[in-house]
Amino acid sequence: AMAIHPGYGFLSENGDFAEQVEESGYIFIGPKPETIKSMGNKMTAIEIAKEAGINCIPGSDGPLGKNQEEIYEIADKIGYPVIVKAAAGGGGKGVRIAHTKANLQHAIDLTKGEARAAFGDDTIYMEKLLEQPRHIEFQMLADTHGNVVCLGDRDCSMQRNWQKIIEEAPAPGISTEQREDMTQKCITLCQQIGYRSAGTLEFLVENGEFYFIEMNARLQVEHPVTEMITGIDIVKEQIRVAMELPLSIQQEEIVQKGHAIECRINAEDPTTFIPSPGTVSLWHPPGGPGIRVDSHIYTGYKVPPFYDSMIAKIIAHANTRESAINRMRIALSEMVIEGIKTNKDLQIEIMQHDAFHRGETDINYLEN
Ligand code: MV4
Repeated sequence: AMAIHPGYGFLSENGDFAEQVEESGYIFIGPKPETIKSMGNKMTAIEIAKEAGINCIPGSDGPLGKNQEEIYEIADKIGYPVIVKAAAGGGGKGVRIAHTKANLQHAIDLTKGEARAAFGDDTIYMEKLLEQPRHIEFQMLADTHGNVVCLGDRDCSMQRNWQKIIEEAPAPGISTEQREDMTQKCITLCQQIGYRSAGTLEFLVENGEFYFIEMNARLQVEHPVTEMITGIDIVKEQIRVAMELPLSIQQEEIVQKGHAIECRINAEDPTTFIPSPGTVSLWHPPGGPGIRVDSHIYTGYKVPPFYDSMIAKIIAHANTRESAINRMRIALSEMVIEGIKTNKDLQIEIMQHDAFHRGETDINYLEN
């Protein structure tokens, strides 16, 4: 081996790991270790976004100090409800909501304790809580020759307990002008920091406004929906970039075709959502036009209890969103997994739900 691809798991966003790979004389297929480290701090990421002219959520604009009165003043200025976040956080770890002044100090104490234990860094900041946002992200690619492209956006609002379960591209309900404006801003950001490889800029969208929240300096689980609508193999581009070759495409050449949806299949109890490992006694994956299955399982495969419960990704591509949803529903119905419990029936139910068909679901939809 000459190079190491970290996948999209724990090692993919670990700056120390990337650094050790490079110091050992291997090529790390991903961003520069220092980029991974700086994006690991969410406050740094927000500063970088602001410098590129990107809108962020009103907040403390920096770390919260020790002075309680000062913190109350900041919260009053932002307006309740507020959300307290760990700078070293990301995903679901290290966030707490405070609806009133009465529970702000408690939220801060809990976030700090969790952040210290999980990241060894209890730096926290505060933002206004967006109560019904959608989660929309932009897929970026950059090479070592100064070329940056944006492969478009994805809506990843369908989540539970911080875990995404459905992603789609393009995000429904975004105007062409807004998409072009965001695309340009995301390119500017990546150019300004000399970004390398694949990365994702994450936004919350409420009342038609985009607010930057964080950057994922890695390949993501949901990258296939972008591959399906652009025809671009993102991992192949990452390998080209790692070899110091230029990206094989320029922004003007990127054409988005149709709509793609990904359903994550998890080995979990459908009512409690508790992971459900065990032996897959029968696996019959779906197929046909526009269906892609990314999975490592097979009949007789034993799902181990030690890892993430995601065992397959079903991706449906079609000319229209409605047609992609229908293809997905049929693919899920044809898919057979026996021997373990999965979220297949939940996914079928969502594919039949009116609000999902209308493209109106926010990050709270599933829990509600
Ligand atoms: C927010 C938010 C609402 N308002 N920030 C969750 C984890 C972290 N990466 C960012 N998160 C959120 N930040 C403000 N100011 C709501 C969330 C959030 C969320 C964001 C994206 C996808 C799923 C989510 C689930 C719960 C909360």
